[in-house]
Amino acid sequence: MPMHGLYQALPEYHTCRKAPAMTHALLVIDVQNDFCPGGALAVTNGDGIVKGINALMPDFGAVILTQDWHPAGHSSFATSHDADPMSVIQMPYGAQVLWPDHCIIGTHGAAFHSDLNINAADLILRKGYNPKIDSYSAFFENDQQTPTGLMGYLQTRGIDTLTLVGLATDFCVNYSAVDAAKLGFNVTVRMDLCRAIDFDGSLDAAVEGMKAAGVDVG
Ligand code: VGL
Ligand code: ZN
Repeated sequence: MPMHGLYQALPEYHTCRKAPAMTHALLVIDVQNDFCPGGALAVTNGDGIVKGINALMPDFGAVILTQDWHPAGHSSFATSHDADPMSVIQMPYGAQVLWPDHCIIGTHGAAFHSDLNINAADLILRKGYNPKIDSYSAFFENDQQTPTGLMGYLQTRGIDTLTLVGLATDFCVNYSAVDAAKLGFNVTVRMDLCRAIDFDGSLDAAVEGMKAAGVDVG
């Protein structure tokens, strides 16, 4: 059969952007106002990654955004323990850094950065809504057992490869990347599109931990 019709009528077809692999998802971690300059838990230059993340979105078969989403009085807040922010306490599930109040459900601080292209998201996954357990990872709460449901979502969509970007490199990106690798996904963290809190050596430790877990820290 001679080839005619649609493809011949569109000679530029072969030169347009490569079709994204449907098995490869972009996981955008916590690009929210409270993690950007002026926010309650501001990460230096946190807003500097937004344009680059938007530009990357069309290259993926799925775009997933996570949103840190805490009830007021959350157990990860220093104010809930009369303690100093950035101090560490023991919770039933292990050590927990105590943070300034941040990403409280429904507040401006919990909203995505206004330039982030949220319309491109297939899924918005919220985490940290359990008052008694923090959730850095997009896959499991900080007890490392309670699932968020993301693994099932990815598996049922046939996604086996993840690229991670977002905030903060050393906490939510790190925990999400390590869990993803442990679950068997091929994982890359685009360090140029992440920014870190970098407190008490946390960034170096995170990079070492991600590498040890088999994450491509690019
Ligand atoms: C995060 C600390 C507390 C993060 C969230 O997105 O990395 N860090 N909650
Ligand atoms: Zn949080």
